[in-house]
Amino acid sequence: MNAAKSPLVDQEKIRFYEENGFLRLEECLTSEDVEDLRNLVERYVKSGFKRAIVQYGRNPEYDKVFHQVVNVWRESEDFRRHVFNPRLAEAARLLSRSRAVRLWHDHLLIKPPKDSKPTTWHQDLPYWPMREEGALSCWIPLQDVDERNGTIMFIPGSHRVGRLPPST
Ligand SMILES: O=C(O)CCC(=O)C(=O)O
Repeated sequence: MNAAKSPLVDQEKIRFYEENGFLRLEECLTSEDVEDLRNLVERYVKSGFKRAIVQYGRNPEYDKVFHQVVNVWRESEDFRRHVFNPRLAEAARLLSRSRAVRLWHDHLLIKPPKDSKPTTWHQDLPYWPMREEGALSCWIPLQDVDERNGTIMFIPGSHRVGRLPPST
């Protein structure tokens, strides 16, 4: 697909992304997709994860930042359909100016209620066993977010400072 003709990511968005290191993109998912994802996540949280990798319960202090679950696409075909959404893949491919993209993992980051702690500033790449400079994350909030309840924030241009050590 030609980026200039894409309804998802045009040249202006690619330029913004390359300049700033992030991009707000609302066109990939419908509100029904987000609602469906939220319902699926709520169902897994209540019934327990069976095939995904659960990464909490070992460090009570860190668990206040997140309960983390990885590769949730293994839980069900319904969840897999969202993670492998062709529109997300196409947006990632265009933004990274790549021929194709591969999924490293999906990653649920669940802020526990009441006593949760903020996420510290960090880069994602130092946590991943890869060297790909074009690698990117797609952050999908499953509820309305703003500065008070923890929306994601970026430091524009900080992707150009190079790879920093992990923050935790
Ligand atoms: O949601 C957050 O607080 C941080 C998200 C994050 O670190 C990530 O998506 O890599």
